[in-house]
Amino acid sequence: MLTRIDHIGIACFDLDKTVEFYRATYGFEVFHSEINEEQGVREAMLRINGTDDGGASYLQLLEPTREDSAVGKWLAKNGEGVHHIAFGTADVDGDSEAIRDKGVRVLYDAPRRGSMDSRITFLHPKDCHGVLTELVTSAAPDVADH
Ligand code: MC0
Repeated sequence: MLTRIDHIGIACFDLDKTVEFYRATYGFEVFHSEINEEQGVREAMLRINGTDDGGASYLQLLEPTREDSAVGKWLAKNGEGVHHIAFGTADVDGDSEAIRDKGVRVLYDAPRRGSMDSRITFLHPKDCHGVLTELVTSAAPDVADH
């Protein structure tokens, strides 16, 4: 069951400048940052609020580490902006299989490693009314190894 908005992924050209915009404008601080080479991103997670399933909701700022990555290609075509939305679930395996059975393309055969050691998969945007959609199971709800 999908129980929260885990994060909204925002593609940007310059992660440090974008982090500074969110800090100076809204007061959001970086909760966690990392490079995910498999996904081709340098990212910062800004924690917005806790959620009643014991997790949290974040903004995820994403700078590509290479031009041929998903975010790199998307930025070249669209410029900066909202890249994807991610729903949190305690069971990414079960929920992604159930959604696949409904005819939606799930992009990975098995979930891969996401931010803060979460397990993630994606649904094809063309099957989701134009929205690249991610499903996330946190490593431990609301706990991160900074
Ligand atoms: C592409 N399209 C999108 C889109 N990306 N539509 C909405 N939102 C997006 N983000 C559309 C394109 O405009 C195009 O439509 C069609 O999908 C095919 O796109 P493409 O440019 O030819 O690119 P593909 O097909 O090579 O790849 C698209 C696909 C890819 C969604 C399969 O981006 C992918 O595998 N994404 C999942 C991984 C990902 O996004 N990783 C980065 C975040 P037209 O109409 O022009 O044909 S990593 C992350 O978020 C992790 C770290 C985490 O959360 O922990």
